[in-house]
This record gives sequence, structure tokens and C-alpha cells, in this order.
Amino acid sequence: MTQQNKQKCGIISLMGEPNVGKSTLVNQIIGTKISIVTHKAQTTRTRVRGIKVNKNTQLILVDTPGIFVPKRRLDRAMVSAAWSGFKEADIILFMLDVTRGFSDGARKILQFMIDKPKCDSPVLLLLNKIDRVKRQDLLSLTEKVNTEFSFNKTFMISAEKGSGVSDLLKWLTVNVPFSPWLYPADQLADLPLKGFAAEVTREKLLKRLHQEIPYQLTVEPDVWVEMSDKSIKIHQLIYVSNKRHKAMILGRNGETIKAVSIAARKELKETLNKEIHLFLQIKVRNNWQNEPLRFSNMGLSFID
Ligand SMILES: Nc1nc2c(ncn2[C@@H]2O[C@H](COP(=O)(O)OP(=O)(O)O)[C@@H](O)[C@H]2O)c(=O)[nH]1
Ligand SMILES: [Mg+2]
Repeated sequence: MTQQNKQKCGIISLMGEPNVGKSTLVNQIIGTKISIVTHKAQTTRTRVRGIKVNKNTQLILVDTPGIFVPKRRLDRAMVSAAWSGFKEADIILFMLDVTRGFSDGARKILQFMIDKPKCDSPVLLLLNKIDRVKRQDLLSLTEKVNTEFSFNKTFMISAEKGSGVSDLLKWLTVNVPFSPWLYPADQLADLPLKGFAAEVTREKLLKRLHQEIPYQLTVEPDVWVEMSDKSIKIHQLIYVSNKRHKAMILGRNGETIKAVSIAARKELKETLNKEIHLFLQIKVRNNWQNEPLRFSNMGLSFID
């Protein structure tokens, strides 16, 4: 095999504070939604891998939950998943939201990264949401961040609009190591379909609920039946911590859960290109946030 058609493959981890646009970038690169996105912080709970193939190169993009100061057990598991995304990376993308600038939270994450023994992988600075600020502000922010930390390269992008993303992809394709591919050529993500479908429902819930409830619920796949007419019957369980939250999710006359179910079914129908029958059941479990099984079902480790 010549050097030219030898396989290249690299794991690329996205790091940064919650809500800077990491999941949006992964979805933009893969060209389809694999990770849910909302305007709320801490939407992504576990590591989601998106896979992008370009000729002889396979890029494995690891979307992480983002790094923040953990308060509860679930937070700790999420932050720990983000750090393990960092440890396995061949290239690290550190993302800043230019509308927020170089925040204290971002500075702390960088400091931690530098202090970790494994920081010999290249680190790129991604300035995201450039569609929201003036060019002049971008240059001063780039200068400021680069004087404090040395990055291998800086890219200015809009994950949502796609600008700057192809330059970033080019750089990644050139710089990942020669290595056999880790996934089959046609695979786009490593999240099982059932898990993805549960994430879609969680996204619709997060978008409709306010304040504290979103962090106090989880959605798990239950029954999944492919029917003889090619439609799919999907049952999911929504776990909440108390009756009050159950009532809020139901809404008046069951309106909220109905709207969530309709929105989730519509999206699943479009994504899977099949007729979907979606059944949602709410379970009140006071202590779900301390049940190891809930964590393993989310793909997180249970940390004491
Ligand atoms: N204007 C603008 N908004 C963006 C861009 N990228 C992401 N967003 C928004 O920022 C919010 C957080 O995005 P998300 O991908 O969930 O962030 P994450 O928590 O880092 O994964 C969402 O409301 C996105 O629509 C961008 O390039 N421009
Ligand atoms: Mg995210």
C-alpha cells in the first residue's frame, strides 16, 4: 500500500464550557443530527462520537458534556465523561463562544488541560458564533487568548452557519495520524439508535420545560419493535424525581407531554424515514439520580 492510500484515523475531542456550540459543530460536520442541541447549558450528558470519512481519513469527533463546576452526582459523572474524552484524543479542539469572550470558566479549563500530563496532543482554538460579533472584536479576542495560552492554530467559525468549518476539516484531515479505521466506512455515530431516539425526546422536553426540571429528568429506551408494515413501535420511560415534576411534564390536560411526543415522533420519522409510534411513560423515582443503573443507561460511570 502506498503512503497516499494508507488509512488515517484520529480521535478529536471537543472541549469547552457548556453551551458554547460543541454539539452544533459535531452535527454540522457529520451533516446530520447525532447530538441534541438546546439553548440550555448541560444538554449533552455523555460522550457522543460522530464519524466523518473523507477519502482515506476517518475523523472521530467526540462531543463532550462540557466542563463546569459539578454540584450533584450526575454533574460529576458528566464532567468526568468530558475529561475522559480529553484523555483519549489525538487532537483537542477547545471552543470559546465569542459572545461570552474569554470567561473565567474557560480559563480554568485551559489551565487544567495544561496541568494534565497528557497534553502533548495538538490543541486548536475554535472561536465559535462569529456570526454574532464584529470582526474587530474577534481579532482582539484571538490575540488575548493566544498570549495566555499557546495553541497550535486558531479557527474562527460559525458552527451553526457552517462558515470556517471546511478549513478546520482540512487541517484535521492532514494532521491525524496514519492508523487503521476504528469504525466501518458507513457508520455515522456510535450511539445506538434506541439511545439516540431517547435523546430526541429529552431534547423536546428540555425545550418545553423551564428552570430546574430539565436536569432532574432522564429518558430511557424501553420497548423497540419493528412492525411487519415497516413502522417502528418505540416505548420510552421518563424518570423524574417527584410528583410535581411529573405534573409539569404532563401539563394541563396532558398538553405538554402530548406536544413533546408529537415533536419527537415527527423528528424520528424524518430521521429514520419510517412511520413511528411513540409511547411515553413517566415514572416517579425519588432517588433516580443515585441509581447506578440510570447512569449506566446514559453511558456514564457511577461515581461515589
Ligand atoms: N449564533 C450562533 N449560535 C450558535 C452557534 N453554534 C451554536 N449556537 C447555539 O448555541 C447554543 C448551544 O449550542 P450547543 O451545540 O448545544 O452547545 P454545547 O453545550 O457546547 O454542546 C444553541 O442554542 C445553538 O443553537 C453559532 O455558530 N452561531
Ligand atoms: Mg452539547
